Amino acid sequence: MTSQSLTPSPPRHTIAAIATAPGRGGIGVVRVSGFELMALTHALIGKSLKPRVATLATFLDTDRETIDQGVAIYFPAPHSYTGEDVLELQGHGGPVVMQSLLRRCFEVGCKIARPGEFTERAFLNSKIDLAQAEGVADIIEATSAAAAKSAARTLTGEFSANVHALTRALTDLRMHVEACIDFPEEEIDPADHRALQSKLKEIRGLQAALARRSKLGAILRDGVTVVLIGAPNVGKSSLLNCLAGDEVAIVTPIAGTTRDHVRATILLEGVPIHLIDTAGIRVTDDEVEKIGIARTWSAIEHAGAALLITEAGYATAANELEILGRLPNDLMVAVVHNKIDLLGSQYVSRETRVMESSARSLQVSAVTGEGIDALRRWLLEVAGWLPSAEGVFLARERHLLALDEAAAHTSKAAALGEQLELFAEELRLAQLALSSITGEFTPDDLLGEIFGRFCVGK
Ligand SMILES: Nc1nc2c(ncn2[C@@H]2O[C@H](COP(=O)(O)OP(=O)(O)OP(=O)(O)O)[C@@H](O)[C@H]2O)c(=O)[nH]1
Ligand SMILES: [Mg+2]
Repeated sequence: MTSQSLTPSPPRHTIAAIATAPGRGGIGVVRVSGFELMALTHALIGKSLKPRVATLATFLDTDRETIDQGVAIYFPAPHSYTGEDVLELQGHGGPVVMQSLLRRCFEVGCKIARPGEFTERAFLNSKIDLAQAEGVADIIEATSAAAAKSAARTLTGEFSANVHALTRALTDLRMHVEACIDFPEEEIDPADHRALQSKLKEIRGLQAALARRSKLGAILRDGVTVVLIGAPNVGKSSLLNCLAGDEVAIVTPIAGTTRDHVRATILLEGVPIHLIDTAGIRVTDDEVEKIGIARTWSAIEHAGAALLITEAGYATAANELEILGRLPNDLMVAVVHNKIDLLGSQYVSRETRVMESSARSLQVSAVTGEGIDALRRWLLEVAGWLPSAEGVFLARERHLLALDEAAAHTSKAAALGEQLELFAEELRLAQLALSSITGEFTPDDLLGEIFGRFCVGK
């Protein structure tokens, strides 16, 4: 694995791709990026373009026949998305016409752009930093308005500005420490020492605030996976349908209806909750059902939380206690007593109370919707969501890891007392961890992975 401290030069060849989504649309865009696009522009539209002026153009094939008519815009380097010369051809959004236009671009020398290559070039040409580039992918992928808003904060550079403010504060503090180290024969002035510690405390406060905003963003981005488990016929699929507001799973009075997983993602305050309905767990000789039950256990292993659904009013079955006992210790569990609409008076069995001692207990009816709001609140709680007055940043796992690593180093520094060389070293390591977020020090293979997940044309 090689690390880059200086951004490598982007490749020089010209790339092209369809930038709009596949399928039919009012407008389709082919985007070209490279250098010296004059000749290429001439070949494509038979004339030159004024920079940044939308110009009506006829897109021509090799025989000067019309492929389409549309608008062409030329953005000369460096004032373009990629920092290179960019040509945008806006035609009619039909798949055939877009493919013909793209083929024409290849004929005149363009190569097909890899997924994310335009944004990768923007990064390599220092138009944006790595966190901003990730913000571009995240705003495209956003599944809720809240997630899109948070991604916008990252792509416009607000997240990076916060990271840079922290690295600048660390640089200032390092300079202060280095000045003290330069005169080793002198004792450190206790006032100096207090000043260093107080500055470090301030930095740690900033770090904690940034981590808080980023963790909330990660929740908005990734959400939590919740499995619905329990004995057959307790109403798991009905509850999934009730939460999803749609008939996603088959519901029947026959025990053993659900065989395979049924998935549905719901958004609660913009947080995606990935629900998985599973096959009811019981001892069975049915081969298909056995496989379904094995899949239930595998879904439990990968989940962040579980709803153990039981039928309200009935003593807890040995089977249900056994399921509860087999659940991983770190799994968040709520015992959901379903079908409360069938109860005349509220009845909670003794065994149920025993069961509830280790898990949250909720009473609901998948049929009437009673208790479902409390269940939604619990789901948001297990996702770790807290309404926040400060803006949230749509952070990724690697950002959170870098922020945690930086916090670990500043925490070590805080515990060091007067060992200034070690103190300075911890600050340096904290700074290095933070720099990986914006891409100043990022392994090349990580760059490949980040940009490889983009869509083509971005
Ligand atoms: N009255 C009432 N009936 C319910 C409720 N929830 C589910 N049911 C009924 O219970 C039966 C079983 O519901 P399902 O949702 O298929 O149960 P399941 O747990 O998914 O069952 P399996 O897939 O077989 O494991 C159906 O007849 C539902 O209509 C509820 O809250 N109240
Ligand atoms: Mg079911």
